Amino acid sequence: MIDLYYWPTPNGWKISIMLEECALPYRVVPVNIGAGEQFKPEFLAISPNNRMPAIVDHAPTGGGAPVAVFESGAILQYLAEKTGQFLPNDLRGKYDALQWVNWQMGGLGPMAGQATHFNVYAPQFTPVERLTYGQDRYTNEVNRLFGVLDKRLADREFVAGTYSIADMAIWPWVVPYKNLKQDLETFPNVRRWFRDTMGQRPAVRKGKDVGAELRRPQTVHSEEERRILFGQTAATVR
Ligand SMILES: N[C@@H](CCC(=O)N[C@@H](CS)C(=O)NCC(=O)O)C(=O)O
Repeated sequence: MIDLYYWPTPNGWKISIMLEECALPYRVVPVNIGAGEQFKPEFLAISPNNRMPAIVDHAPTGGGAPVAVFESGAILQYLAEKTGQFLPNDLRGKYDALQWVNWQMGGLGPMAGQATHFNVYAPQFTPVERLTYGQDRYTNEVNRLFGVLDKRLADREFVAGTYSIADMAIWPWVVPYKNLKQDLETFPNVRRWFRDTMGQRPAVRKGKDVGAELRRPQTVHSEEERRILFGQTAATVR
C-alpha cells in the first residue's frame, strides 16, 4: 500500500494520475496546505521542504523499511521504476522522457506557479502597479514554454514519443491555462494533446478528480491562508 500525501493541485494530480494509470492501491492522506498542515512535524519528516505531494511506500521493491519520497518528479520516477511502466528501459527512450520531466520540474511548474501568483493571488492584496513587471515576466515565460511544448508535439502523439511520466508531469500544469493567461487556440498541438489525447484517458480524468471535494470553488485566500502560503521565510522552517 502507498500513502499519498496530497492536496488537489497540479503537483498533486501528477501523482494521483500516475497511481491510477498503474492501478496501484493507495490511500490519500490530505495535507491541507491552506491550513498549514504541511508544517506538521510528522509531514516534515517525510517531506522536509514543506510541500506536497509526497509518498510512503509500505511495500518497496526488495522489501525492507517503508520508503518515503518527496518532489513530484522523483515520485513519478520512483513509481515508474517500481512498476516498470511509463518510463522506457532503453537509454535513449529513458532520457527522452526524463529530460521532459525535468523540463516541467525546473521550468513549466515554477514559472506557471509564479504566473498564477502574480495574475490571480497577488492582485487581491497588492496594488496592481507593483505587479505588472512580475505579471509580464512570468506570463511571457509560460507563453515561451507553451511554445516549446507545442513545437515538440508537432510530430508526435506524446511528449517523449510513447506515453510516459513526462506527459503526466506536464498535463496538470496545462489545466490552469486560463489563469496562466494562455490561449490554447494559439497552441494547436498542445490543445490536441491536452484535450483529445490526454484528456480522454480514464486514469487522467480519475486522477484529476481525486480529492476534488477538498478544493474550495474560489481562489480567494483568507488572511490566515495568505499568511501561511505567501509569508514563508527561513524562519518558518527552522
Ligand atoms: N517541486 C515540488 C513543488 C510542490 C509544491 O509547490 N506544492 C505546493 C502545492 S502545488 C505546496 O505544497 N505548497 C505548500 C506551501 O506553499 O507551503 C514538487 O513538484 O513536488
